[in-house]
Order: sequence, then C-alpha cells, then structure tokens
Amino acid sequence: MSNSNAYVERILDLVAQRDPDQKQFKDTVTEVLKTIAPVLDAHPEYEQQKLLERLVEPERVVSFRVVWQDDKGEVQVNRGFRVQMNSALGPYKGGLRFHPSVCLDILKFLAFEQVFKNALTGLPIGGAKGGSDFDPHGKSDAEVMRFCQSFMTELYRHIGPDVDVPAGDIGVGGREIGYLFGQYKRIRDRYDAGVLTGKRIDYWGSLARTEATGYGLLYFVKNMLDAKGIDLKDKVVVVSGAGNVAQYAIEKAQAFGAKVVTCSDSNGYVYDPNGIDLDAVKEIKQVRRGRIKEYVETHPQAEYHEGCKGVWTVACDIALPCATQREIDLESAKTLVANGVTAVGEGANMPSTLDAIAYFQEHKVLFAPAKAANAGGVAVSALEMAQNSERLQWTFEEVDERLKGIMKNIYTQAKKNAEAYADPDDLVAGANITAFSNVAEVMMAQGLV
Ligand code: NDP
Ligand code: 2IT
Repeated sequence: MSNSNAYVERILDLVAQRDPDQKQFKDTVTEVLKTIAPVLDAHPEYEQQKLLERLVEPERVVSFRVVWQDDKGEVQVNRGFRVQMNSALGPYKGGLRFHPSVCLDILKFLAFEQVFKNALTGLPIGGAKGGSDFDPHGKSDAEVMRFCQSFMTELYRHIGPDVDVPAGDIGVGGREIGYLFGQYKRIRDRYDAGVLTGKRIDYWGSLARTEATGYGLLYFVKNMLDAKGIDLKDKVVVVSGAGNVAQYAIEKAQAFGAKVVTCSDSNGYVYDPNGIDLDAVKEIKQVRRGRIKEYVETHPQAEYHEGCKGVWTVACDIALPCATQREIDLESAKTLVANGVTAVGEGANMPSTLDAIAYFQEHKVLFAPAKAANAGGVAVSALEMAQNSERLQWTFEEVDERLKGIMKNIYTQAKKNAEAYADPDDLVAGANITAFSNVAEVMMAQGLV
C-alpha cells in the first residue's frame, strides 16, 4: 500500500472510531478520500501537517434548543444545529434543512460535501450546513414563522455576512428565509442583507437563484453529454422529487427538448407518458403545498404509485435524482442499468449510495456527481452575496450567463483532472481532486488552523 493510501485508511478508521454512528458522514468522507491519492502523493507535506485530520473535524458545531408554540397553544421543542466545517476559502456558506430526519450525522455529511462543492464554484465561500428536526409539512404559516423566529433567536449570534451565510435546503424556501431574515434584522437592528441568501427578489434576492440548482444541473449534464456527442433532445428523463431542485431541473430539461416522465415526493411518484406538466406540479407544490398524487386528479393519463423507490424502475435515458440522500441504492442502480440508462446527474446531495456509484461507473454510465452537478445553487448564492455587497441587482440573463459559465468551468476542471489522474470519464475523482487541491493549498497557506 502506498503511503497515501495508508494515510487515507488511517483517517477513515479515525472517523469510524470517533463517531461510529455517523454512517453518512463516513460515506461522504470515503467518497472524497478514496479518490485523492494522486494529490497526497504529490504533497507529502499534507500528511506531515495533518491536513486530512483537520478536514474531517468541523471548525465549530453549534447545537441548540428551539422552543415554540403551535396553533393549539402547545409548547414544542426542536433541535437546531449549525455545522461550520471549513472557512479556508471564505465565510461559511451552506443551506439550512428542516426535516424530521435532521441530525448531526446528516449535517456533517452535508457540510463536508459543501466545503468541496463550494471550492469547485471558484467563488470565495467556505462550507457549512445547518437545520432542525422541525417538520414544516402541515404547519400553518404562523407556526412556521414562530418556529423560524425562535430558531434565529439563537442562530443569529453565530452568523453574519462575513461570518456564515445560510440559505435554503429541504424544507427551507423563500417563505422560511423571509421569516428568518426578519428576525435576524430585528435582533441585530441593522439591514445585513448578505446574512442569508435565497431571499425574495423584492428585497435583495438574486434573480435566477430559485432556478439555479435545477438549471445548473442541466447545464452540467449537457456539458457532459455534448462531450460524447449525445443530444438531450427527445431523451426520456426520469426525475425524483418535486421540490425546488426537481422543478427547475424539469423546466430546463424540457427547454432542452427532453421528455421528462416522472416526479415524486416522499409518499410516491407520478408517471406521465405525455411528459410532466410542470405548471401543474408548481401549482400543487408551490401554491397549494399539496401532495404529488393530486397530479393525477387533473391528468387522467398519468399514473400515481405509492413508494418513491419505484421511480427508478421507469425506463429512461437519463436519471436525475433531485429529492434526497441515498435514494438510489445498488438495487435501483442495477434496474436503471438493465433498462439502458446512459447518464445520471445528481441534483440532490449524495442521492446515490457508494455501491450504486461504483455500479454506474463499472457499467460506463456517464455519472455527474452531486458536488459538481448541483453546485449551481450555491454558486448563485455567492452571486447574491456579491450583488448585496454592491447594493445592486443584476438581470436574470446576466446571472444565468454567469451560472452557465461556472457550470462549464466545473465540468472542464473535473474532466481535466479525471483525464490526468483517473479514468478519463471518472468525474467523481476529477471533481474531488480539483476541489481538494484548492482547499488544501489554501489551508496550507493559512498555517495551523
Ligand atoms: P425541497 O424541500 O424543495 O424538495 C424536496 C423534495 O424531495 C420534495 O419533493 C420532498 O418530498 C422530497 N423528499 C424529501 N425528503 C425525502 C425523503 N426522505 N424521501 C423521498 N423524498 C423526499 O428541497 P430541495 O429541492 O431544495 O432539495 C432537494 C435536494 O437537493 C436535497 O438533497 C438538497 O440537499 C439538494 N440541494 C438543494 C439545493 C438548493 O439550492 N435548494 C442546492 C443543492 C442541492 P416531501 O414533500 O414529501 O417531503
Ligand atoms: O446543498 C446546497 O448546495 C444548498 N442547499 C445551497 C446552499 C446555499 O448556500 O445556497
């Protein structure tokens, strides 16, 4: 075993031994560390300076109690967290997730992933993630507001435009960002617009931020397919999720001429042989905050199936997981390959398990890994910070053009490093090598911190 491989194994053992219950964190650390041996080989000083030991330990973890009152007057107690993983490249940056499954394991995996994703954007942002086990489903606007106010009453002391800049993620969209921002402004008594991104357009938000993750995913996938001479036009696309990322992935896939036949939520999936009617999905999800099964009430040709895993049994050319982590396991990967899938683009964070990724790669499926393919959202968040700093708002076209350029650059760098150091189509290795090199160099330059 080379020195570098031994070093990597030692760190993976350390992670497992320190936090044996944090399986998802261990998976994401494994995914990155298993691909960066060429960089470690070229830089023995990283091991001497314990760079990996530092990378796998968050700079700071904040955990707090969130007390609020529901509409019946009952007191509710939730957990709040912020994991500030790495600030080498800039202020901590990353979303807030409100979902009952939120725990330290999930937030550490997301924060670790965010460090490298943010490095790929080439923009000056460190990595963080936060959230709560609060479930916004079925809550009134007033309950969501009271929860957000209580959450921010603790979080405000740990964030700021040059300190840590949260945004949305699962369960946190424009409504929640609005309530969080209002409370921050009230407590600080100042208009720190750049403390949160994903704000509405009418108060310091960026045009195209709402669309950015889904659009960026399609820009990345298009770059990957173009390089192989494959056209998106008329390709059959299967999308999971029906939230922010899924909706705008569907929109851009359709704009490129593809036929998207599915979307889903945590209860089940819809298959529409005529192609998903996106306006209907937006109406159900954005306006009514309803369930995806309502789609078939107005679209009798479509089918609704309980259980979200079934979405991967629908035959397709391209699969775009845009719901949540670990939604494609080895079994689903095998089904997709057996049905002839050509490309997989990850809109969600770590939607494919490690064995599913390995299976796709063994079977020569073009694979666009999450930290590269879904970086468009945080990239436009960084552009929102830039606009807030100059107190100007750029046009939709300007932001969208920059997003296209950023996604192209991420693809080009990942491809270049895949060709130089791994299998030429291994964008997992290519993206990890690019991101790790950037973060490691800067950490070395900043000394022992
Ligand atoms: P939303 O809350 O807008 O939508 C999430 C969607 O996924 C909903 O349809 C939801 O269904 C479904 N979902 C959530 N949890 C599960 C689950 N455990 N099993 C099955 N389906 C589930 O979130 P986003 O669209 O913002 O986020 C989706 C993914 O994209 C996440 O992995 C997120 O981390 C990632 N991401 C988001 C970015 C952003 O800018 N928003 C940027 C980059 C990545 P239901 O309503 O039933 O819960
Ligand atoms: O996973 C992600 O990149 C996000 N949820 C977006 C984070 C951000 O700060 O815009």
